[in-house]
Amino acid sequence: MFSVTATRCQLRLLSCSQVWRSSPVTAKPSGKLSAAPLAQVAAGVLTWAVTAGRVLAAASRRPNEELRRDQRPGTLAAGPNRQLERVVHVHAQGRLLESGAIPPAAEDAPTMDTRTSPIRLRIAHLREAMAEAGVHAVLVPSADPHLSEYLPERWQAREWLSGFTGSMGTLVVALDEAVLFADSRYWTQAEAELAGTGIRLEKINTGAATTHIDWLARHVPHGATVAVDGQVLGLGQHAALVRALDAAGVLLRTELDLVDAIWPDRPTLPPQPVYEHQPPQATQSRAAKLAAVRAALATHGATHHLVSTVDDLAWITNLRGSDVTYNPVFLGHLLLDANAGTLFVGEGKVPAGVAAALAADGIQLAPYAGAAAALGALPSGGTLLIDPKRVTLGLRQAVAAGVAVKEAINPSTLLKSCKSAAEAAFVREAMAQDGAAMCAFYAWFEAALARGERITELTVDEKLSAERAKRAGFMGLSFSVIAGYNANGAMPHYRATDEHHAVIEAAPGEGGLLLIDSGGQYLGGTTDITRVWPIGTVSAAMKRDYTLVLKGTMALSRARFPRGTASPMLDSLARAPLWAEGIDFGHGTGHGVGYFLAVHEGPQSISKAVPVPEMAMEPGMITSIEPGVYREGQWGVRIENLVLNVVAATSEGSTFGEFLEFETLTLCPIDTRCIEPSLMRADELAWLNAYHATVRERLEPLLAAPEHAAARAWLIERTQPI
Ligand SMILES: [Mn+2]
Repeated sequence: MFSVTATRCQLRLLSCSQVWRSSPVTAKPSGKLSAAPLAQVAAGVLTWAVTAGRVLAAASRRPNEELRRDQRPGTLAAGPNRQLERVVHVHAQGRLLESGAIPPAAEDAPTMDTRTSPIRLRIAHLREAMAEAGVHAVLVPSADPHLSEYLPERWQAREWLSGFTGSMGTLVVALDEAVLFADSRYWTQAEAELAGTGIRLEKINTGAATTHIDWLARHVPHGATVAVDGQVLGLGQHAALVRALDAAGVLLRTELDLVDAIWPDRPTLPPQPVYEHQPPQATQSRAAKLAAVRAALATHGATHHLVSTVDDLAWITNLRGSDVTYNPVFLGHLLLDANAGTLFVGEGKVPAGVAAALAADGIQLAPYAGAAAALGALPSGGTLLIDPKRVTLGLRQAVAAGVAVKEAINPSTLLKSCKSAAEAAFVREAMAQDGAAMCAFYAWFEAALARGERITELTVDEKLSAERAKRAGFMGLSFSVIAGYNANGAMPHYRATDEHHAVIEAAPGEGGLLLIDSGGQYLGGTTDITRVWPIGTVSAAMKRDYTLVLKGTMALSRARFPRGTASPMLDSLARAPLWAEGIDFGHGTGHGVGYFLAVHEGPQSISKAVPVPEMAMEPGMITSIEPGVYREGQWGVRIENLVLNVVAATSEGSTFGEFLEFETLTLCPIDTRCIEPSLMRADELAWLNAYHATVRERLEPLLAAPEHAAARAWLIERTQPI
């Protein structure tokens, strides 16, 4: 019998991953709570931990009361998010904010009870605050003061207010209507999670769409006010809002954070300590990086520079942290001048030794919240360099009046995109470790399938991640594993959940494709790889799609182009084999990848983006190549490698300037059983065979130990020439 002892209550309405990182709840990623103390209940506190609509644990108002899992059966929203999904209604400071009346029984009720929905209550509270402030609508973006891809809990206001747990989405709460704007990857999830909340889902085409701005301009009455927190609003977003709302005669207020006012148990800043990225993997000293950034400042004629982006900050300082999921970064701002700098970071996060090392490089520490005041105190006559895409309106507005502002891409974004030869050498090592983990996983996977074991998409995640964790230098995953079988593989950002996932199985004579997109963080690099594997009998149509995608991956992998080519121009090379057959895919072909940093970084982008000069291809850049084909409801194919820009030696020498080509970094077999040989040219077969020879040569030494015998045999089998 599952039981918990209620000990202390500091639970919030959060997704499981957050709960298990931030509170005393002991919950495994599988969503099972351990028998360890769940929470301490202060007087007047009521708590439920709910997953899949079932109450997992309940903590009552009586301290230290022993409660059993089945004590409070009931349902809440049966959203598709995995793991411990809702810790419902807890109250700090002895005040019960929201009644935790979970309706009894009805175990499988699909929707939230509309009378007791915590989301409805929150929206109602927000509307009260709006009415008081004379605001007609509030815009709640998925954003934080660092404009990061993954948000720390403190800035997951959109999720807290709407119950929608997807990683992207914009919420607008008007006095009369509430709308969540989300793109196609989230439609199913959003519909389930928003059920009963009174929030309407507005389906948009891409995450970059500005439909919510148009909606505000149309919906909000002339002369009325829209509020958005300027502390989390990018300058570009702000400009677009001002344009649209001005035209509609609608006012915009950016100094109001109305959500904060109604969020009493809002998470604090993450407390995890910052650590140094040490040599040998940190190949360039902090002093050298600071000097390079300062040289760029001089070129721009700038006296000061503010860095707010967490990956730029980590790169410049050679520091890493654990404040953001999947990214080894920490929250902070860095203000530099020609000689010194100030790092604005949470108190107690920087150990004394690290602080001393920073001081030796001229970097002083200051409280996290102090950045705005420091910008306000900049000396008159100075010039501040900021990246308009990487700084929020709140900080921009804090800059002292007498300071000129120069807008340009962060110099560190350009500098860190070009990996040094020493870094590239460590990345090759990390790729071999990652490839060895893949071999160990697939050897187990194929053998387990053959034995008739029940394997689901979740098992894939668990086993593959466990294999990565065994490899040297492993520090964590670089994003959540995407394992999609057949129709699920047709959703590029699919993620299996406890409630919605496929069993990987095939009836006799039938079968399908299993797409696995995954990656790791290593001290010496960041990986990102997608492979597709046949399960049972693969149809001719599946083989055709697979082969066309492979041809796209190979075509771009083999490309040569002048140094400085705008990266979006390369996009069509990967699409050409698909376009020839009237097929296309809806995501970019490739993104930049960090060095033990974010798996998505710029400035280069192999996509349909409108090219800008910063997107030029330069030696040392690491980029993904990942074309795909997605057949809704049927299957998906994507084949992804990471590649390094290297100088190409052509027979023309330097007559036409310097040329670049790609070195394929990713080391893992590409399945040959899914290939339709008649669609492959001889030169394509030769490329694939040469790639497999390299993969075998590089991975075999890492699989030499007896315990890797099965993985080694699998590697040999899957790298046979065809
Ligand atoms: Mn990728």
